[in-house]
This record gives sequence, C-alpha cells and structure tokens, in this order.
Amino acid sequence: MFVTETAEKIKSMEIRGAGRIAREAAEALRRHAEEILQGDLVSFRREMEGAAHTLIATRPTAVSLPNAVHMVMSGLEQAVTLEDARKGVIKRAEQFIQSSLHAVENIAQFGARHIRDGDTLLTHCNSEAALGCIIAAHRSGKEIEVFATEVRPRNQGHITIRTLNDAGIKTHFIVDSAVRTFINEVDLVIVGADAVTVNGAVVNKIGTSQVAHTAHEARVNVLVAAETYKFAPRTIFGELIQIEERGGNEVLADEIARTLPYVTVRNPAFDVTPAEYIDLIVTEAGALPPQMAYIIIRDYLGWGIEEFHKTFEINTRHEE
Ligand code: RI2
Repeated sequence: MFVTETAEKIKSMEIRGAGRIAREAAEALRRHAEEILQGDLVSFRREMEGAAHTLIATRPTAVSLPNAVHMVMSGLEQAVTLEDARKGVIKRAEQFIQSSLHAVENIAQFGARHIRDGDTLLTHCNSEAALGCIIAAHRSGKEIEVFATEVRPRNQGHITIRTLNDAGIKTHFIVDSAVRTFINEVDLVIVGADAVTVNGAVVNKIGTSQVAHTAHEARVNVLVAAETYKFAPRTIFGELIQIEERGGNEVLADEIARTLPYVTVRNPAFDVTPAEYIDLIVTEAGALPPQMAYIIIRDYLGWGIEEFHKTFEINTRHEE
C-alpha cells in the first residue's frame, strides 16, 4: 500500500529530486518490510522484489533510485530466516537514508569552499545538493548572488528561488533562454545530477547541457554536486542512461494541442552534459574531475562490477 502510494508520488513528481526519490524509495521498502506479516521467507522475498520493481519502474533516469533499491535489497538472498530478512531490509534502508543525508551535508561543506566571497552563481533546476553548497557558502559569511532559471515545463525554479529567498540570498530569477544573456555576470555555475556515467557525462534536468555549453563558451566553471549513489555502475558495460520523456501536456495544454493536429510536443525531462563542459564533480567523498568517475563507481558501487563479472563468467562457460 505504502509502496504503491510512494510510487505514484514519484511518478507524478510530488516526490522529486534524485536524492529525495532515493530516500523515499528506501523508506517505502523499509515500511513494506515491516508491514508484511503473513507468509514465509520465500514469499517475503517475492513481495519485496515486487515492491523494488514497482519503485524502480516509476522514473527511468535518476540512477539514485535503482542504486538505493539495490543497496536496501542486497543481502536479502543470504538471509536464512524471515526475521533476519526483515531486519536486514529495515537496517539497510535506515543506513541508506542516514548516509544520503550526511552525503548532502558533506557536499554542501566541500562545495561551499569552491565559492568565493563576492561570487555570482547560476543554478538550473532544483537540486538539494547544489543548493546546499550555495547556502553553506552564504552561511559562512560569503557575499553571494544567484541567478536561478525558471526550468520549464515543471517550474522547479520556483522552489529554488523560494529556498534561496528564505535563506536571505540575493537572487535573480530568469527564463531558461536568458542564460547566455547573463552568463558574463556569472562566476560559477552549480547544478545537481540525476546520473553520472563512467565517462564523466552528467545527466541532469533538461537545459543543463545548454547552460554548461554557454558557460564553457564564456569560460565560466561548472561544478556538479552529486552524491556517489548518483554514479551509474552499469554504464561501465555500455548500458545507456534512459532519458525520461514525459507527457506533452506538461508543455502544451491538451485543449490547445487538440487544435494543432500537425504539432507534436517533445518533452524530454533530462539531457546529457559531456565531461568536457564540467570542471568538477563534488561528492561526499571529495571533489573530482569528471574523468575520474570510474574510480567512484569502482570504490563505492563495486557491486555493479562484481555482477558483471559473474554474468561474464557464465557467458564464457556457455560459449565453451
Ligand atoms: P538533488 C532533479 O530531477 C533535477 O534534475 C535535479 O538537478 C536533480 O534531480 C538532482 O536533485 P527532477 O526530479 O538530488 O526534478 O540534488 O526531475 O535534489
């Protein structure tokens, strides 16, 4: 029940933001494990796997979601009693949520050091990790200003300007297409991430790549704030990040669209910024150039690699 509710909220974006989605999915699994009272270990596993699948299927791009689900579900196979299995899920979900919150705090502290007194920043969309850096810099006494974009079609920029305003940070609210007009007034771009691939490309809210390209042209540095669980292990094996395309009615009202039979709305929710437009990715484990994404995947999400090796061994045996 709680899993279905959470899944619906993630789909409709009532719950949004890659980190928050991951924590809410972990919490849904935790509650689900608590609520399964009937059955044995086998049926518990089956129930939990069903719930994991439902949650992962909600939004395809933010890799924080499958990574979080994987972390909570890992160890379920090895559990020997139903109670062990239940306790394991609950414990790992709590651990994930706590470590995610700590990660966001650490990133804020690390990221703030890259912001200088007097800087004007630009952010796109609404990222708790990116905003954490900006707010931490402000709290440490640095005088900063922020340009925040509107973020069509879902207007996440409105959430961003409210947060910045509440923190007492001087903010300029601009439409997405005004970034190039103002980029020469900007010292540093800070954005979040939904996924980071092994070649250091960053998948984030649609428009991020235009912002980064514009910044690159103007020689303005681009900093990405991303927890390690936003790195995508399977990109090592060539798996591509699926870019979610949402309904056209988020962009153009149905009653208008109906009068325009030759017009189709395209509404990708994310885009890919290549590594060469990114100067630094700030994680809770420290800042690194995007080209070092593999190290994070290997050291923090090694499970993906192990799984691949297992599969590979099986495949070679088949070939013999
Ligand atoms: P945090 C969001 O996606 C935005 O693309 C944002 O930059 C990213 O998640 C990371 O957000 P959406 O859910 O985890 O608005 O840093 O589609 O909050």
